[in-house]
Amino acid sequence: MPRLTRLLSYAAVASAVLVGPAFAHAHLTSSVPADNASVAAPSEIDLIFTEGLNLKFSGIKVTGPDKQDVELGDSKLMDGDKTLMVPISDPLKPGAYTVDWHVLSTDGHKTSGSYSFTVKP
Ligand SMILES: [Cu+2]
Repeated sequence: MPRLTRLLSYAAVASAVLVGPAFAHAHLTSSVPADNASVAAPSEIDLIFTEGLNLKFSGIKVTGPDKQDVELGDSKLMDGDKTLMVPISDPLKPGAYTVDWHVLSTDGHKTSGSYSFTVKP
């Protein structure tokens, strides 16, 4: 029954398209400090993603109020590899900070973004 076979294969293709890739990209769910938050100087930055990450190809850059890069320690993964934790080496002085992040999720997709927070005087 070639017509039925053809219909079935169309249906298979359609459902594959609807379901989409088995894994989603890693999207930033939340962070500490949070986006636009005004906080006391943090000792680390935590980025919580929707998917597990590959540490080797994931990282952040933090830029301070003087446009200088903030010195960071070695990042590590926590919480089922979904949280990227990055220690801050020196205490942050008051001002506006920007976090630029880039990650590779375990499904092999890269995502990136940025957000800002403020350290209170
Ligand atoms: Cu993906």
